[in-house]
Amino acid sequence: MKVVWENIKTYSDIKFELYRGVAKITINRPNVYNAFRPETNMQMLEAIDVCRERNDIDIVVFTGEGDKAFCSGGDQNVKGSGGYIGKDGVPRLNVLDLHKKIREIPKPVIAMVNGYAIGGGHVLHVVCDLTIASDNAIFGQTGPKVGSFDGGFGSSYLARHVGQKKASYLSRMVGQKKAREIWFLCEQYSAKEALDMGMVNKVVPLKDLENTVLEWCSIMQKRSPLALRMIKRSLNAELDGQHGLMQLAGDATLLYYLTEEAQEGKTAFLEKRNPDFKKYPKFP
Ligand code: 1HA
Repeated sequence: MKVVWENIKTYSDIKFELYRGVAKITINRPNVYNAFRPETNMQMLEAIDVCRERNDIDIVVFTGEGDKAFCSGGDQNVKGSGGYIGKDGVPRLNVLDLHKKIREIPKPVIAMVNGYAIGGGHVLHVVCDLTIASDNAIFGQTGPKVGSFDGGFGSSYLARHVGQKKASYLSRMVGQKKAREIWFLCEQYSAKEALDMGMVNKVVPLKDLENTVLEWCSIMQKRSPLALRMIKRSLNAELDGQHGLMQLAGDATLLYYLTEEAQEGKTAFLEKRNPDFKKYPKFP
């Protein structure tokens, strides 16, 4: 089934489109295998903010234009000292801001990997909630080969992915070992190997990739958005320390505000009386 995506906003470096509650952000720089420059990241940051705010967007999908690459990381043509240099002349590492937003948006984010996911492009898929890849996809880090490294989600969160399929206490150790191999050797891994390592949720032929992603989206769209939100926050909280707890606690406050008990506190204040919290049940 060929889907007709509706344009949300036109940008120079990305496509930002919508189909039945699914927003698709496509890095549109195929000449450099969808490498990102600071402007690309600024545009993705703006788009993901829109995805967070809009009630008619349930799920976000990241992908790359064409059939060669999902994303090849930072654009080496604009790498200066201090970061990647945009038209304003300022060196930036602003893809890290995108990682934070992907973790924080209270909606599922899927990496639709349609080719190379390399370097910062590999980290981009790592940080997404789910990864569905085409069978021609190739995964790998290049940092130590090209003079870079990502010690944030790109390594520590990666170590939590790989080896998880073994589902034992030792799996974390295997994750650490494999993550070190991926970063130290800078080798490339097939979609099948990535699947076996637990980095990828599903591998399908390239021609079926978008439809498979949309199928997974339509299943998640039948699920309770609030439940998905709380699950994402809880899984993040285990890894994100105080910041993760803050996000989870923020959602607990949101749920509390939805109760009559919380409303009674505010109403009593405005009516200049003592609140009567006794009437609300205390669950065992
Ligand atoms: O590490 C970080 C960060 C860490 C902390 C905080 C922020 C970070 C932000 C970013 C990054 C990084 O991303 S570092 C890693 C940067 N990326 C790379 O090292 C990948 C470089 N590319 C490759 O290794 C290969 O191109 C490839 C494995 C993806 C594909 O190889 P292949 O099939 O042999 O194609 P190739 O001919 O190399 O590439 C096709 C075209 O795309 C080439 O252009 P052309 O000669 O046709 O004009 C190539 O130059 C271009 N291209 C590919 N990747 C990049 C790129 N141009 C600029 N930047 C790229 N990343």
